[in-house]
Amino acid sequence: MAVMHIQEQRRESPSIGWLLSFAPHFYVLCITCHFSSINLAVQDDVLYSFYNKNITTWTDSEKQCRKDGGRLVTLDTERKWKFVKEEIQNLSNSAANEWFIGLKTGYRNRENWQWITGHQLTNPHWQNHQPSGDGQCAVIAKEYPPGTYGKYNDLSCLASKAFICESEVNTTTGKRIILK
Ligand SMILES: [Ca+2]
Repeated sequence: MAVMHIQEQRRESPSIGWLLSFAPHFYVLCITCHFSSINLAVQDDVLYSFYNKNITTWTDSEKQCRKDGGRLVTLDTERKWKFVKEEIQNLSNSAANEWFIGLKTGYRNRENWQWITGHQLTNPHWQNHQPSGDGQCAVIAKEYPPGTYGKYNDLSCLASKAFICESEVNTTTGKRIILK
């Protein structure tokens, strides 16, 4: 019943006020429908949407995030990185348990890794021997290498992966803030 209620809410209105009323500062819920499974989590007025079953390219991931009024997730603080790293320990996907994030490098300067907000990567949680130069987009891995959690790997932007979006919410009003 609760799951159906969430689906109706997403179709009819971007407001998630009633969801936030369960717990003003933190909640995790799972939305399951015919084609996708999305887990939601909130921390510090940021709503994280974990698309676990939409396995697609980096560009299409970003398109979906924009459609939702957000963008691919930017883990530009240790607090955000730790939160997402811990959240994905409870999730899984069929694409090697990796999710695209909003981290990309320039075509000409492959050393220049930036968040899609334009901010430089200052907390580089790369896996050992990464970035290896085999792509311009980055994923966060649930656990790779074994015993290592939430580390990044560079790979082709045309790879097929799950992805994580972020958008802003006002936890007082419950309104989603559309990002520019
Ligand atoms: Ca790589």
